Amino acid sequence: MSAPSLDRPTAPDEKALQDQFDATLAADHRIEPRDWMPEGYRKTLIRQVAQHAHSEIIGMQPEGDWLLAAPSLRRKAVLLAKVQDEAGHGLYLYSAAETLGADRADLTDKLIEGTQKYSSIFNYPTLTYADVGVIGWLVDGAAICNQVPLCRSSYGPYARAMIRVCKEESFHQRQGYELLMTMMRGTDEQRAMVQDAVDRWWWPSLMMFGPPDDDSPNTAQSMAWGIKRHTNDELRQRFVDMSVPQAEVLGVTLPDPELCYDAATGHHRFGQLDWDEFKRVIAGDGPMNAVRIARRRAARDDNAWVVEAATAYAEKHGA
Ligand code: BYC
Repeated sequence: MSAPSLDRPTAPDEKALQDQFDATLAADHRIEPRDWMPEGYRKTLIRQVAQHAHSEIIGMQPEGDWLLAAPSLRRKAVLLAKVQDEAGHGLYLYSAAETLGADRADLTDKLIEGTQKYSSIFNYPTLTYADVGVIGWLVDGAAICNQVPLCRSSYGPYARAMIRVCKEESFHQRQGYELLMTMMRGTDEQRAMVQDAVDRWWWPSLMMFGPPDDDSPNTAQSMAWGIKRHTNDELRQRFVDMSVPQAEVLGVTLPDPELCYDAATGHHRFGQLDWDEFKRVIAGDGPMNAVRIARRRAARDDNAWVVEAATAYAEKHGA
């Protein structure tokens, strides 16, 4: 065997790279795109970041349905800004996935073919305008609870994207709460609409945090890698504790007869979630799955000419 050439550095062996990766995580520093990372870490991140990006883009649809029917110009402008923000979040996240070597068009194809998931929450219909407020309050509230810890994700581009996303999500949550406050100060009919929307969105919001910890195949490894900072159940509990006083101020009842404060733990106890429903929805059989994906497919196919034209333009100018 010949000696290694002096002018060509030998590649550090896998063990040294793994040690360096482990040391970076142990020091709570960030892994950056240029760094070596284990294949499982890369794959897990692509899975989570892509699912998150898809959720933002599909998440434009339920509220987008109300853009033409918003009750005033002010509400329309606010809702339009919010839905545009979701598009922006999707773009930051697809960019973060690209730093891991993923291809954005390929990720979209996987979403449409059903081999990558998006959040269960967006498979429920928005039946009245109160749903827009409840999505802001509960869905964006759950998103903040889940995503603020992700600002400390071990992967730099994901963590940095999350900082901006969370700032915007806070605005979204407040606009939802303000909308509901306004409706609660309105007529009996408006108050009934808010309560009905809360009844329909409460349990699906709790499902956003994912399966219970003892049924969550990815949590242990993702926590060890610093991709997730808390378990699904921890964040679900935090969300319930946060939402109960907000519901009281609003004057709505959360639809759970078992919900009560437990002074011994300092947390609220809550009833059983319908995990069969959750499994059905993430398997593609929720009330709106087919509609959500059909629209996403149409957007991809109908706008393919824009991508072709932009690519041709970039190639021409690149040359
Ligand atoms: N829906 O082992 P687990 C937003 C899947 S956007 C669908 O616990 P993990 C907003 C999971 O992917 C909200 N699928 O997984 C946007 C896995 O399946 P695969 C999106 C779910 O990854 C617009 C399997 O179940 N937020 O807020 O450790 C307007 C086992 O689960 C769900 C994010 O994506 C679900 N709810 O933990 C308004 C945040 N839960 O992939 C608002 C980032 C679980 O193995 N993501 N699954 O086939 C995360 O924090 C984590 O990925 C999760 C799941 C907590 C969601």
